[in-house]
Amino acid sequence: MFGGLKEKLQAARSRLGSSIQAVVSAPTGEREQPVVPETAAAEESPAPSASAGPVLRPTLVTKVRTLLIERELIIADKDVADALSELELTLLESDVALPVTDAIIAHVRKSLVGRHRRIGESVDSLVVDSLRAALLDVLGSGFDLTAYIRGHPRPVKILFTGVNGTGKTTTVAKIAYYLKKQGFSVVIGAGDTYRAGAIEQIGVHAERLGIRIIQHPEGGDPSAVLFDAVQYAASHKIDVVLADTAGRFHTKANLMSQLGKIKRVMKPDLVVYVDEAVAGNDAVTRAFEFDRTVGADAVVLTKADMDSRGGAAISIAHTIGKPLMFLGVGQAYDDIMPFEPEKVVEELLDGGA
Ligand SMILES: Nc1nc2c(ncn2[C@@H]2O[C@H](COP(=O)(O)OP(=O)(O)O)[C@@H](O)[C@H]2O)c(=O)[nH]1
Ligand SMILES: [Mg+2]
Repeated sequence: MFGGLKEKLQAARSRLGSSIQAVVSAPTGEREQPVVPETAAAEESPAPSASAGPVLRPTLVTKVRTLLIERELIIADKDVADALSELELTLLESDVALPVTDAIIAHVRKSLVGRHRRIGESVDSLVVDSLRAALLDVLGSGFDLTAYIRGHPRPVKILFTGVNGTGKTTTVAKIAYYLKKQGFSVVIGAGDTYRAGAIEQIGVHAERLGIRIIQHPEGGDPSAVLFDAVQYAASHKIDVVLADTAGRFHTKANLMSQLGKIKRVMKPDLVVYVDEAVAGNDAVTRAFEFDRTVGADAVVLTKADMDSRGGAAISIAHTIGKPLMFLGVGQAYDDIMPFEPEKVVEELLDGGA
């Protein structure tokens, strides 16, 4: 997952590191500014007696000496400009959206440039901390679905939407399985009444997983099926309704108005936009358009296992302002991971400089 991005980030990390190292190793002069603590003067003319002023205890004297031999460094924009341009290119090549790339670069620049940096043992940790903070900033907080369900009146109604073939039906099955393992009762609504074989496909998943499914014959009104699924859940005290729907593009007005009707009838608590990570920038643009036209509360990106570039996963939450909830990472039922930004960033930045 995101192997290409990880590799490129490692390269950008060592490039930034060596740019800063070059500043650290520059000959003494204009750049390095010795730190002269105010208390240092006291060391040069120690107070002769207790009555004339504070007597420096040995530990404090040692501390002052330590400070004197440490140096501060100011990183200038030009010191890291080339390395930041390379990082920018790296992110764009990895399909990170332009505004997100800009935000990451601005964050890294701000955290490195113009500040007094006391150079301790590791330039690399300075760089890694800066990259980590920048990535976490754009990734947002994720979305803890189980916490949401626990804190919400039942049944919690979740509607899945997005374009064809991205993995909506598979995601419904995976999330049903995930929630069942967490101890929640689940019913699936077979809301794709449009595509031939779709009802059977979700039916097979539900049967394998031992999950109740509500379905109508092919060609029926999806709103009616999903309304029935909600009624069933309410009368059987089921915790969660997962509503599958037919794939649609936001440009197809009739299908979007059908989605509008589904929303009015089933009144979902969460609308989840599903797209595939491998679609890169297309997934981000589509998510933006879906959110604009019908609204989305959270996003699932599937096929992250097949995605080396990682751009969609990095960009989507920041671009549409809605959290990434899960990553699909394969075709099996348990190939789904709650999206935890810290873990993803640790994984991306894991490894030597
Ligand atoms: N590798 C991989 N394949 C996936 C993932 N999620 C779904 N798929 C595959 O994508 C194809 C389309 O999935 P489907 O759920 O039918 O998409 P839908 O048209 O959006 O309902 C199927 O072959 C799935 O097995 C995933 O996370 N990783
Ligand atoms: Mg489907």
